[in-house]
Amino acid sequence: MSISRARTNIAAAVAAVLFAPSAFSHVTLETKQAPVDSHYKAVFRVGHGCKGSPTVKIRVRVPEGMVGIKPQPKPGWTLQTIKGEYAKPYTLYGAQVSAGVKEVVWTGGPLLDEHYDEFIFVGYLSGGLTPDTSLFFPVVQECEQGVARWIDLPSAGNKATSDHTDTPAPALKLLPKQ
Ligand SMILES: [Cu+2]
Repeated sequence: MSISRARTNIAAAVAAVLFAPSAFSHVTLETKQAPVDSHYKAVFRVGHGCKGSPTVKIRVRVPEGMVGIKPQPKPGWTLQTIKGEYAKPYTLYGAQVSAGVKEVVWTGGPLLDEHYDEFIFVGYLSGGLTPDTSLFFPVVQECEQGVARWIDLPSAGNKATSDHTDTPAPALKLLPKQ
């Protein structure tokens, strides 16, 4: 099989996964892989409310190793960031940074269950992050009634269970530096 044919098959397989019905349910990242030592635009896709109730708050925990966070303001939503110390210093634009945004919160809406929206921040994936591992972005979705916690991480040695959780944390696969 030619390389281009193989690529086409892989692209088709990826497309099949991306456009599966579940792709727009849950809270998920639009771009699910990115190289370390690069800038990354995290687009959180909110496909539904909490058991039918409209969404009024989205809280995202920024993973250790992603720095220089700039969230995108949204009309109709109040934007708040929570800052703190990193576990260790990182180099950003040639300077050492030891603290920054650790949580991004959008409050507002309401975003109806039958509607779709995206919440975005950009940032830098440190060159010190380990390729072929995953970064997790736990999200708490608060609704007029109820809350959905998209915070479940794969448990070591029990991948089958983690893959079947109802509330997985949005995950980003880290690729080698390009
Ligand atoms: Cu869902």
